[in-house]
Amino acid sequence: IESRPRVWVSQPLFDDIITRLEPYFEVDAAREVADHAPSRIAEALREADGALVTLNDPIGAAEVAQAPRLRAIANVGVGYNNLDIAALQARGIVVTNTPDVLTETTADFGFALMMAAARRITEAERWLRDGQWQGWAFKSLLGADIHGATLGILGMGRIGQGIAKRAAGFGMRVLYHNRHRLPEAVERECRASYVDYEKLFAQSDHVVLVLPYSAQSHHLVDAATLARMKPTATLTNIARGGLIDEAALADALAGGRLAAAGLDVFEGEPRVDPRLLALSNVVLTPHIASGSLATRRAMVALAVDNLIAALGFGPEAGKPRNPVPAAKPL
Ligand code: 8YV
Repeated sequence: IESRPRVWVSQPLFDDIITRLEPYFEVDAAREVADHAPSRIAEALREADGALVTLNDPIGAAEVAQAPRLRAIANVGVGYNNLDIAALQARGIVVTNTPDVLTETTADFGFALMMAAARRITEAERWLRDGQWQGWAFKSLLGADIHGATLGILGMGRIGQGIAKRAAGFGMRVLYHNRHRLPEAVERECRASYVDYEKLFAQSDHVVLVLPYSAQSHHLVDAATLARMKPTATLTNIARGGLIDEAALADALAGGRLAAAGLDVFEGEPRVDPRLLALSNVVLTPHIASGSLATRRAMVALAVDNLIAALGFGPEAGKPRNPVPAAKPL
């Protein structure tokens, strides 16, 4: 008898959704949240025809070399910098991601994180819980306004556009910078004006990062970029930690050259730079921007559909909805 393809599910996800793989595959699903250990991944992929993975699962040339049967990887997440796309595609392995389903939830969170940083919400709560509220004081914990302020969005894809649309409701002026300028109709719909990288940082009261992380965007926001920002400005990152030089950011926040930051992502996740942990003017969250229950479920469901299709089964056999584009040569 011909044996069924095997798929590996790298983390505990939602069992009732993962079950949808069972009519087609032998499913090897992790029971515990796993760390980044490369040995675990190579071992799990050895017999696998397909895999459902998350940002906790770095897969590159070394893992691929030990996975002779691997034909498809469905990444649960829109960003896929955990995967070496060139190495996977060179072996003909199809890679898919989960765009669209997380756009609005992630835009909601980006906006909330920016507001929390600007209005010092978590700092104020810590202060209150610490028993420091001994009497109301007119000038305590004064923050920066959102309404009427200039918002700068770096990376104007789906999530960036979602944030721009929210900003309109708050009466913000919206600037954006992107690798490619958007068509005029989209700019109008988002009420956003294109500016160059330098102007974005110099003119904005609040900057939000929503661009993909790659070798090209590594430490894009460095000391020189931060020095362009207004000392009253805030910086929010819901994309990837590696976009920011965290040491330079900690210097700017500690030195009063930047008012506040909102960070959902970190370069060495789950480790957070102790200097950032020690600062009161930064809001820190553990990579939860897409984390509403409904959206995390939709992401898993989409990844499951993509994996079934990429391995040649189900109603969309051979045509997964979200193949990631071919890697561009450097
Ligand atoms: C996910 C994310 O939680 O989609 C992304 O790029 O960073 C988050 O939505 C993560 O990717 C899960 O793997």
